[in-house]
Amino acid sequence: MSEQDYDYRSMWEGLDMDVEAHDGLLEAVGQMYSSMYLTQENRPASTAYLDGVATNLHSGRIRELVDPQGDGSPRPKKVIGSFCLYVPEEIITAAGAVEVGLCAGADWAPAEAEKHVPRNTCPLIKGFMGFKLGRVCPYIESADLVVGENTCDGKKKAYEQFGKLKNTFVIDVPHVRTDETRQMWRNELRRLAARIEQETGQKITAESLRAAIKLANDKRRALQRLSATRAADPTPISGLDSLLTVQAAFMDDSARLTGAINEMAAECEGRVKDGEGVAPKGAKRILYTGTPMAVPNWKLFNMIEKAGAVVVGEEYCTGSRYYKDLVPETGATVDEMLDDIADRYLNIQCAIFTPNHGREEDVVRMAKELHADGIIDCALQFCTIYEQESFGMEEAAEKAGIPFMHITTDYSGQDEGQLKTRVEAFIEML
Ligand code: BJ8
Repeated sequence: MSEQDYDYRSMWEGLDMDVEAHDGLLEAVGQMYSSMYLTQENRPASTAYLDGVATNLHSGRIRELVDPQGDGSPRPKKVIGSFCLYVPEEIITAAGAVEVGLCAGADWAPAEAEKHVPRNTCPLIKGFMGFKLGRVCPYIESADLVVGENTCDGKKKAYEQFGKLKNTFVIDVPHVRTDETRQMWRNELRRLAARIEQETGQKITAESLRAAIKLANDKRRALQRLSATRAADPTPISGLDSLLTVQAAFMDDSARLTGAINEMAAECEGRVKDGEGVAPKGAKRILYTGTPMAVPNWKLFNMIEKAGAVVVGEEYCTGSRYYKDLVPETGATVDEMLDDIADRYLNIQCAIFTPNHGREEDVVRMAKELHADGIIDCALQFCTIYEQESFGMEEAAEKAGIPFMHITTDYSGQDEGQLKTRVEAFIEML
């Protein structure tokens, strides 16, 4: 059935979504996208792919997952949802399922959410509770299973409530790195693998796991290639487009997206050679670090770039933490490869770990490599662990002689005026 003839409203109804409320959400996000993304000047032509991703996020992409033939026949693969970088896509792909990142980047049904989580919970957690309770996220509704993780206290406890609303399996993530916790984490990922195999009825084999590792590595290599072009001045691609590229990595088809990112990287390499940029040469360059930005949380990058600066790199889960490390492709057996995956994921520098100095080192290294003029560190409101790490981060930036600003924000527009003034003053001072 052609794209035009397909009845998306019936698809959403079939997923038991609140279609009218969802119309309102799509309209609001569409307006936001137009005013933030489509007003950018000098974008690389290949970023048109991202416009397609944004347009199809709740329609065409969901159809690919749940009804690719367009005739209501059973979905070809199980859909596994997650909210965190510690859930390895390699394991899920190898068992014949598809992993998708779930909606958590906007306020939705906050009053409903507050019946299940405390009012002073971070917006990301309140967001996913609200999206589920309001039935407006087709990724949550189409997921056969959600994999939660014991990371921060807020998420850990929220999954107890979320699990009453949705089929949920929670993995335990260590908070310190020792030989013992490494072993515990390796075991935990075996428990996850067994659960996903049970869900799909498909055994993970050495061949399927090797192919899944290569698929994810190819995507990460493409993102590394694109990111390297941003060291140039003028930088060829905006922070906003780079952010959406990584956000898409949690939702889009992996092989197709990898091809599109490589095309963007090739175009950006050409732009660097030609001295063509998305912002003028000499525009102030910002390195972002902090809490992740789930779709459609684009507000801070939009603010920074509309103020005339450009975001040249991001140390966070919707940035370098997603793509900087690969899983070795040399493992011979399923066991060896699972250990390699566990080791790679244990190295993610999330603030749930203590100590977590690797994050400070990464931020300073990236700021130097990407020639950043300043660092903006941002925590979502009520996120104690990232708020806490901001002190060490400031000290590390100061020691390296890099101007630093810390921000606390949420998903509302209420602090927009004040935030804008602070961001503009920081950029001016650089
Ligand atoms: S690996 S950063 S995705 S846990 S903002 S919910 S930490 S209170 S999102 Fe995260 Fe995984 Fe870590 Fe990344 Fe809690 Fe903080 Fe909210 Fe957060």
